[in-house]
Amino acid sequence: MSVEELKAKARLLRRHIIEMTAEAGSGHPGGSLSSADIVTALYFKVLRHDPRNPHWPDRDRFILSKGHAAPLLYAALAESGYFPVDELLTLRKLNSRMQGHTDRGITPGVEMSSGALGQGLSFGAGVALAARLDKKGHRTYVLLGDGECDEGQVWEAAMAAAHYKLDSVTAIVDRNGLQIDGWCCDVMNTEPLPDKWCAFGWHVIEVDGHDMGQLIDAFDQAKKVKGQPTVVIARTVKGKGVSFMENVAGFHGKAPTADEAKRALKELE
Ligand SMILES: Cc1ncc(C[n+]2csc(CCOP(=O)(O)OP(=O)(O)O)c2C)c(N)n1
Ligand SMILES: [Mg+2]
Repeated sequence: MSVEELKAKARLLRRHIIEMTAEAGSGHPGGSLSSADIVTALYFKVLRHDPRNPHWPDRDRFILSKGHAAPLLYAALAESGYFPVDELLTLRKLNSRMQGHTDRGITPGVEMSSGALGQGLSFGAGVALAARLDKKGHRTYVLLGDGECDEGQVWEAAMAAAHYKLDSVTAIVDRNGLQIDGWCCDVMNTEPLPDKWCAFGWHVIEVDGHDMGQLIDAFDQAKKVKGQPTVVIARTVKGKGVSFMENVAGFHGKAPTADEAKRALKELE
């Protein structure tokens, strides 16, 4: 897929996020929209995967540690062909496979049940250690939020991944500056984030998280790094793509109303 095609795909995923959360009347649009370009680059360019065979042992693993961005993951999985796109509109309905936070047991393509923040990097490090034992070449990608990096477990996992030289692991931090109810720097200042990852033994790449070319280059570079894991710190805007949602903490966990959804979809045409 060309960069232009990827950009169009990201816009489509953003439209799904708006439609799904509006239909459900709940959910997390802000952090889904901020990660949309990252997840598009991964699913439609970088990952080796086979939607017809979600359990293919050699697939690259994508682990959504910031599990509240489930609408984004479901949109990417549906557009990849893991399940019908129509199913997206069952988000958060009883008995739906599209639960509010991801459930590995019920949704094809979902690698980890997440939603309790802080756990995905530990899970990813375990997956990478297992791959090493099995002499498999697949790679593991873990998407974290910047607020999520307040969790101590993230840093235990960061230490372990560096200690075990897990160069098949790429973490991505969606550094949108906001968490559930305010700016990260006010709630718990984790800056300077790149220096911290570096001190924990990681190869650090900083990118504009809405620049498809930069994202793809970063993932290419990460594949060449030997003896240490890589973190891509992606500068993003929470709510990206919808003017009245951008940088608004209130849209972290609030769905657009029918009227807001209409306006949002107009902007995403
Ligand atoms: C262990 C845990 N504590 C608290 C929460 C509630 N919570 C859900 S999302 C969120 C904020 C996360 O912020 P960030 O990681 O920056 O996500 P993003 O901005 O990408 O949406 C919080 C505190 C949770 N899901 N899990
Ligand atoms: Mg954030």
